Amino acid sequence: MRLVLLGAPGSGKGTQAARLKVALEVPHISTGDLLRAAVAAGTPLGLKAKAVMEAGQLVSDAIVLGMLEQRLAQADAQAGFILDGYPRNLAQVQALDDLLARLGQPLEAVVKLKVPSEVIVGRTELRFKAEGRADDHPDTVRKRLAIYAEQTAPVAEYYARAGTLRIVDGVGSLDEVFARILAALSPAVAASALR
Ligand code: B4P
Repeated sequence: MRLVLLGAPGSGKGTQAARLKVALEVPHISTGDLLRAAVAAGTPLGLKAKAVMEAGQLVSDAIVLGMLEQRLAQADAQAGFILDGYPRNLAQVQALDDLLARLGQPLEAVVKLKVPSEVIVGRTELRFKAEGRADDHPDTVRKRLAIYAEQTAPVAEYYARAGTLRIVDGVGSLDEVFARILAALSPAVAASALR
């Protein structure tokens, strides 16, 4: 299964992807996690990304695409993947289409988690208190939500027009949201199993 998970920052993409990777037996590839790992390792790329992420902005398309290409080339991604946090703007949609066409691995499903902004601000504030992630500060989350509305919402519209988008209510317990995603994916999972 080759799946893209869309949703605002804090909508629960990473949380649900951790469960989906077990159910679908494909790796969870989060561009946010790849960037945070580069920051933690202090690589030149991580040093560039750190300030951008802490300000709640998007890291440059070229940096994120380079990281993603490397990750998709790894052996475990040949059987499929759950892409979380990518694509985040229309340029990244085009880059992903081109990359997957080159790899002969077209997307099979796109799921968007729909969560109201006030719920997101509440969730990320809890994580800010628990983990101290700079981009979870409420002021920064509001900035990230504005960037999402401006740059990432058109990505969902693109996949809706292409007929691949499924929208799932992301408010509820982790089990409830997970069950909704599996239900939304069941036609795509069945089609993938036939291939
Ligand atoms: P991400 O890593 O994508 O952001 P996130 O806040 O972790 O979002 P996610 O939706 O995964 O939320 P989570 O499950 O953790 O991006 C971070 C930054 O990286 C971006 O701002 C950007 O700078 C950079 N970046 C990443 N990809 C990029 C790209 N493609 N291009 C450019 N820049 C890029 O859930 C959030 C919280 O809610 C957690 O505390 C969780 O426990 C809680 N939660 C989840 N589900 C819940 C539920 N059902 N009920 C209650 N709480 C829930």
